[in-house]
Amino acid sequence: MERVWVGIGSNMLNPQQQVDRAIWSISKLPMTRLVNFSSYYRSLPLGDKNQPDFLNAIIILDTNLSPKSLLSHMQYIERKQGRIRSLNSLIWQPRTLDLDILLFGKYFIYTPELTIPHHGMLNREFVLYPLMALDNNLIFPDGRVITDIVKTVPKNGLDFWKE
Ligand code: A4P
Ligand code: MG
Repeated sequence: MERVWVGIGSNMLNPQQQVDRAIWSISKLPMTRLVNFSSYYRSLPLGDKNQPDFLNAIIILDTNLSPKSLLSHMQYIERKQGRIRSLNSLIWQPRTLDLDILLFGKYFIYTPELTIPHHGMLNREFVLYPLMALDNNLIFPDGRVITDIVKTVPKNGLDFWKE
């Protein structure tokens, strides 16, 4: 059993409903227990500024799935909720649902389809502040602690999501 942290983002087609649905689907995954999830936050878009604000949240799971298998389940849920990956590789466009595996136990994984810890998490306010709110004592696989990392990243307008 490994403890896994997953980041959720949505900025299209009723983000609150998208994230509610995603959490429900994740709670039904085989060999997996939903441990907790964060408040919903509103964040300014990273990348192209000309798109809606994001709803971001974090969930904690305990799972016996392998990292690869968990990734395919996440991608299935993204597809089910209408996520379309564009072929012209314009990255970071609005999306109905993005599920990123942030941490998987104490593992470091560097394969073509999976990078863990997730590549951008250490400088994203919409990941770090919700992580700290869920677990103030979180220790990263490299031994650093969440409270130290958060100090290096400004909040950049991050607030709770209010409809
Ligand atoms: N992949 C590799 N590592 C992982 C991992 N740890 N978890 C691969 C999930 N997937 C991982 O992802 C592209 C490929 O990453 C997958 O095929 C998988 O094999 P994707 O979801 O198709 O593409 P993406 O999400 O557009 O790209 P990327 O680089 O993952 O973008 P990010 O980092 O997810 O950023 N602004 C705000 N405020 N809030 C956001 O949530 N999100 C993004 C997307 C941009 N701006 C944002 C937010
Ligand atoms: Mg992603």
